[in-house]
Amino acid sequence: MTPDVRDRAEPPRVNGRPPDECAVPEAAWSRALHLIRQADEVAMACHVTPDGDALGSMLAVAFTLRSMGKRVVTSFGDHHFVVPRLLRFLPGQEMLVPPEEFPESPDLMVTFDSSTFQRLGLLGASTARAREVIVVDHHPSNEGEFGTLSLIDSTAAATAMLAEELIYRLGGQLDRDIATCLYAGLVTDTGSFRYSTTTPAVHHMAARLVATGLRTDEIARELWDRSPFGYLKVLAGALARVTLEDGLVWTYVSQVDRAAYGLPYSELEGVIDILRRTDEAEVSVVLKEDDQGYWQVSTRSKGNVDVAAVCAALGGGGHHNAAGYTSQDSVKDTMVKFRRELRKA
Ligand SMILES: [Mn+2]
Repeated sequence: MTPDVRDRAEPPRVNGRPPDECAVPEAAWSRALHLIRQADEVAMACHVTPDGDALGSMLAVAFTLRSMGKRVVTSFGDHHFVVPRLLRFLPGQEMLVPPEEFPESPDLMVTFDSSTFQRLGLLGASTARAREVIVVDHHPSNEGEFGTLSLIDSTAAATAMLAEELIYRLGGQLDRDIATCLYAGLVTDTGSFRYSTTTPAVHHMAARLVATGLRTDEIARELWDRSPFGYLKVLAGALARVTLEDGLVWTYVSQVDRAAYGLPYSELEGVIDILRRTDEAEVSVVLKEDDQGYWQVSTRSKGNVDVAAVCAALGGGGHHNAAGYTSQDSVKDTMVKFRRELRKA
């Protein structure tokens, strides 16, 4: 038997707190429900090069809306539209369309885990033309620069927590597919329940999801414990030139490095997790050259430095301990600018 979140004995709680303490006002939830219930079609987008939280949250809500009889369109705005290999186990991918098939002027659009307009990539144009845009997000750096309605709670460990709440409020049920999508978001953004964002509410949500019968072992293996052989070779190259300087550890992976082993850009997500182990460093940085030749800069902090602020100053955003931005400079110039901002932080 699959548990229904509506069966919870307690009144609805948002991220473990009574609704009146939630960063999302009741009025915003009500308006979101109204907009969604009225819509025949809901166009949904998550941020470019989606992670488990972005794609998982979007697909989970898409399942719910589809079961309510809505037409759903889901996408993300990458030039090279491909679901990262490590997320291909997520159910519901038949609901995805490439950005060129996304409605040009949707009546109702919902965005997931995208903290800036820029992070919507090619779907920015549709977002700008949409009549209503509901923004579902948890990034503290999200300043509400886009959208007509914000469901933003920066205290939530993952957008998946807001997605679960939305599903609950829409009267949806958690089945194994929806739970798998939400769980992917929850474990991705809490680093498998290791980060400081892992509150009792996170574990309570995990319990509800796991109770649907999902395979936590298989999800963990898909997300973190597999890679093509070429990853080891590219990683070896990146580690061979890793640099430690004054509390900062950093390296880079170029397009040429990846091309030698046919390794897609999306395989590089784990490199930063190896660098951030470094005892001598407070901040870790990995520069990853994407297929367009831009450097995607991933940063991590152990807590004393707000890398979200550093990355925001460089045109990006994220969380206190995990943030990123895009650089069109060379590796050398990118690091010069990064160090300059880091000194200010
Ligand atoms: Mn997230």
